[in-house]
Amino acid sequence: AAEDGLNGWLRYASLPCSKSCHSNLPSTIVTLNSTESSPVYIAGTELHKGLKGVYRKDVRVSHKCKTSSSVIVGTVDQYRKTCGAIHSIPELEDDGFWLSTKGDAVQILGQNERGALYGTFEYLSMISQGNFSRVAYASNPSQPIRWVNQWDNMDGSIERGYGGPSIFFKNGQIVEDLTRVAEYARLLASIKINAVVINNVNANATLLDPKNIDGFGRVADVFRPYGIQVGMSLNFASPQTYGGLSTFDPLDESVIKWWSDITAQIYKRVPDMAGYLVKADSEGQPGPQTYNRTLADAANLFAKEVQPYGGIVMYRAFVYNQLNESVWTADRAKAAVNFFKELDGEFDDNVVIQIKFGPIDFQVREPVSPLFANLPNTNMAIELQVTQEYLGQQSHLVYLPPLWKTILDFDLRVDHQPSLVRDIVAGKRFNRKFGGSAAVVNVGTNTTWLGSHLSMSNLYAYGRLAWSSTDDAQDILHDWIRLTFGLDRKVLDTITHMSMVSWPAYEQYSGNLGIQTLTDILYTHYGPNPASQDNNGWGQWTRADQASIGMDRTVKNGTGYSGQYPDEIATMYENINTTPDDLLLWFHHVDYTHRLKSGKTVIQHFYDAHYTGAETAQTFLTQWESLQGKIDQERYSHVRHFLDYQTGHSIVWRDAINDFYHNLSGIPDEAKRVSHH
Ligand code: GCW
Repeated sequence: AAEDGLNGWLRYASLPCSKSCHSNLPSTIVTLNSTESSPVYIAGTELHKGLKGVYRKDVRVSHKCKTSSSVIVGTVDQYRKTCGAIHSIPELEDDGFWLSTKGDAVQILGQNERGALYGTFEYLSMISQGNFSRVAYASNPSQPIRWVNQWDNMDGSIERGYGGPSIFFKNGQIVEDLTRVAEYARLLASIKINAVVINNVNANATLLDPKNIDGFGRVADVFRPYGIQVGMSLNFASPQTYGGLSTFDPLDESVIKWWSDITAQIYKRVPDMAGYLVKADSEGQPGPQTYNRTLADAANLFAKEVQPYGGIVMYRAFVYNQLNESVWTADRAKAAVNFFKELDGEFDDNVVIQIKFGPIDFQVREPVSPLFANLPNTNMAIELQVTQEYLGQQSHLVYLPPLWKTILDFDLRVDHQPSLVRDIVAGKRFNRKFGGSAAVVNVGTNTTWLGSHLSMSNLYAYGRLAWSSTDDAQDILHDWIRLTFGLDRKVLDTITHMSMVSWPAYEQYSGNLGIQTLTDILYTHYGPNPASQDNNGWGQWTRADQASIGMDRTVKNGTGYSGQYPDEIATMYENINTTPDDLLLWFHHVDYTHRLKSGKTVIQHFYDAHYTGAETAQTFLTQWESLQGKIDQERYSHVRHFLDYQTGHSIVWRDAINDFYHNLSGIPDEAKRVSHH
């Protein structure tokens, strides 16, 4: 059963096969490329495995074109060369594919080999769900950049990782046995991820030593047949701390030369490296500000190095300084726009600014980062977090796509034109060449990958949304459940229900009304600690006192943050009456007795929501228990353990938050549940 965890949604669990099912199954697999390291070859082995697993049919793989009763996989070009003309296939974009189950043969044709592999996984996903409908369609990516980031350290630990130690590193080196890396590659390819950055953004320069560059190359060799490129996080001070130069000034000739040499060494070993990821001038990381250089100077330094090799630079917008809370207008949420807006247009064409979805840090609810509206002449990517750093660290069930959708579907109204975040990051709104997504994933050696089976829905959905941002959060979930736990109706309905209410519930029992998660922000980012938000330099403040709470981010009386949005959005948030309740305390500082649109006071809403949210979480365990016998014992018990824990911990959350604000405000709970301490 550990296998079930490792295979995630790629279990190919057996299904009954009726007569009509048999007649719909191909009797030959034709792969149009037989080179072992090619994605089309992998597609062939995957088809073989899938048909054997699901329908116990041992289908022969051949490399000769045969257009009846077969499934043919390859690129459009390979098909034309080997099988002849094809009719009426729409134009495919990079990584796109054509999938047809309508004719004598199933056709899976990619614009490139990667696309052919994607189409293969899509076909296998259909038949693994018992779906033999006749389809013929082209599928192209919403976003060209569909990356994952691992925050893995060279010693094998993972920053904000909850699934055990690294599958990549141990004792300062790349591990010898890369079996788990290949298994990860397979999962990522099946959700159409095209690159992975394997080391932490808080980067260690020793990854650049020759032995480790070779190790990095071995990892690249494992990912390559799956159509996945590797990328590397850099430490900005490497030329000095690791290279022995006297400086790391990005405009210094010796520094430029040093990065040139390193880049050449890496590309010699990994000719298709995707590029670099850079966190600089942030949370103690070195950066160009040491030398009064701009962030564009830094990004362009690397961009010029990787450009000849076709690489890109993902430069993170997560740059901010510690602030003093006694200054009413100080606001960490403003930092990204303050740092980057004036540099719009100065970044090289192969630089992408990687922007966390909200202006602070993966909180349970944040408004869209206003930076997305402020860089029309720059490539942008959105950064999401699959690893649930602030959201229960995989011990709480929190299905994240509904949260992500509030961001991707948000219309920023730049120049009073439709400006959905998903269109901005796709590069469409501002006509950019590149754009896309990166998600911090942080899988580890645990056989569940992320630490808990149910968390895998978030990884699965991330890939689906990066490929097709308009897909529905619940439809994606349905596919994931059927692939992961089988086709039983009750299993489907139950896990769907639990998952779809899980994010709203978590928001209710942690931090609601836009106050942020209220988890401990000083150390663990886990468990309730509302007091930790204030009186420190981190700037995740609530400004709660005895009478009032919330950050005034208006232009007229507060930090001015709302003014970073385009007019229509700025006006909406500037005015308390048009600010949605769920972001009220993000934008406004109000009395606890302020009335929400619902008619409740802020404080009573806190009390009630914390009870409602915890109650919802408490239903998860019984719902899950109703599935006993329908799910294998090992996964059943593993999940049950977490839900049992969540039942209790949601109450800990509820009482900690309610007691805290009750004690602070002295305002009684109308329903008399919260007692005085
Ligand atoms: O969310 C915070 C995390 C840090 C992380 C940082 C970042 C890798 O608490 O652990 O560092 O963000 O995104 O750079």
